[in-house]
Amino acid sequence: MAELYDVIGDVHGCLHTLKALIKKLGYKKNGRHPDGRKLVFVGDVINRGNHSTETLSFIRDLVEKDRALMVRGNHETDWAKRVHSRKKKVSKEAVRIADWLHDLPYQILLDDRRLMVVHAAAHTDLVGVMSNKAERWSVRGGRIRGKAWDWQDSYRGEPFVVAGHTPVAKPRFSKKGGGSVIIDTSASRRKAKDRFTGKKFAGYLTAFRWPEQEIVKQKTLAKDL
Ligand SMILES: [Mn+2]
Repeated sequence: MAELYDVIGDVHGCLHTLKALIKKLGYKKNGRHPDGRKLVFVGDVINRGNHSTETLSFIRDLVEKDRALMVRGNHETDWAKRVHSRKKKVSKEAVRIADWLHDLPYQILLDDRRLMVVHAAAHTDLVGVMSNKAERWSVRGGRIRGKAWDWQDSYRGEPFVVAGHTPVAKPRFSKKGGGSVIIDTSASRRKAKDRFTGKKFAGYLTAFRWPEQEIVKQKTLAKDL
C-alpha cells in the first residue's frame, strides 16, 4: 500500500493555525484521514506562539494514537533537558512530558527510505545513523565559523529530506542528492525574515505532501500570535 504523508513545518505554539491547516489537508478532528494519510511533524512545536502547552498535548495525543509522527526539535530538546535537570522543582506531569520528548526520534525514514524527516539538517554520511553527531546534526544543524551551514547544498544522500528550523519566506527546494525541502515558514512571527535571502515576510504554516511533493499553506490565525 502507498504511504501518504503530510509533513508539517515548525508549529511553535500556533494551535489554531495547525488545526486549520490539517482541516484543509482533509484530516478529521481526531487526526484520521479518509485516504489513510498520516501527519509528520518536523519538531519545534512549542514556544513563541500563544498555545504552546495545548499544541504539544494535541500532537502528543495524535502520536500516542499512532495518527502522527514527530521528530524532536531543538526547542523540545532544550525544554526536556531543563526539566530533567531540575526534577525536584517540577511536576510529575512535566517530567512525563520531558521523558516523552526525550524519547522522540531525531530522524524518521519513511516509504522504504525514500523520505527522511529531520528537524534542522541532513548530512549525507548520517542518513539512518544513530550517534551523538547524527543527533546534533539532525536537531540543530551545523555551523561553520559561526555561520549556519547550507546543508541542502552539500547533501548527496538518497532519501528526499524534509526539514524545518531555518526560516524561509517560501519552501526552499534543492535537487542535490535525492532532493530536499525546508518548510519552516515562521508560523509564529508576524514579521519574519528569510535566513537565506533576507527577505521580510509575514509568517505562515506550511505542509509538504508526500509523495505528491505539493505545498499547502495556512495563514497564521491572529489568536495564535
Ligand atoms: Mn529549530
